[in-house]
Amino acid sequence: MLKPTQEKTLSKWMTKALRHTPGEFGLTLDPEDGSCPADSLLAAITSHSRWSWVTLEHIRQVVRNSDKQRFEWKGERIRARYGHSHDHISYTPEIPPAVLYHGTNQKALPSILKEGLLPMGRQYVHLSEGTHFATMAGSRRGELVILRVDTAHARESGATFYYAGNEVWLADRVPAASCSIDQHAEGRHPNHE
Ligand code: HQG
Repeated sequence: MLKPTQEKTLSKWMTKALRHTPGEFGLTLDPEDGSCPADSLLAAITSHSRWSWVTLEHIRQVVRNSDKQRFEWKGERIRARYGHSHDHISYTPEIPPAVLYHGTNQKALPSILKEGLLPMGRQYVHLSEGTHFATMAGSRRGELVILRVDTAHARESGATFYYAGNEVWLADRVPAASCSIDQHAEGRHPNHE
């Protein structure tokens, strides 16, 4: 068993490798689903002396305990479900629920209300079916704001949505006119949903 601190550090390492810079870790991701063999990920991890003792079971523990279900096993392969900055993963467009949520912060709000939601450093804008995930995402950078996205309006304006699993949706962008501030966000806390 990994200790909680080890689990967190290994999870961060895995998200970096699977979402952002796989090449830096000697990994090649499948161009369709962004996965790699779990054995390759393990080899990349154990090539570092501090992680030389890690086993597949430790990786399974990280996947199982991830609060946001960041990773997904598919047979012998593993991938990050969402969060990618590279474009080595293709999702199929789908029709989302009528309302999705995006968690952000007060500082970003004026610019979002002007330009809409943009992917910024990632491949897609991240949205969720409920407010729990949005609360966790938005609470990372200051005062929480939760935006409600009218997805039919956004689709009519040209936005495309993709399902990443675990109630997480992705969009190439969301027009400002499809967003409204969720007035119930005040008082929400990521650990008390
Ligand atoms: C904001 C983490 C100014 C956007 C999280 C966000 C999530 C704008 C930031 C997942 C903007 C981008 C994704 C605009 C959007 N002007 N700011 N026009 N449009 N923004 O981290 O959604 O723990 O790339 O509101 O919890 O915060 O890593 O996206 O504040 O689940 O698994 O620009 O990543 O999960 O920030 O987070 P990010 P995000 P993990």
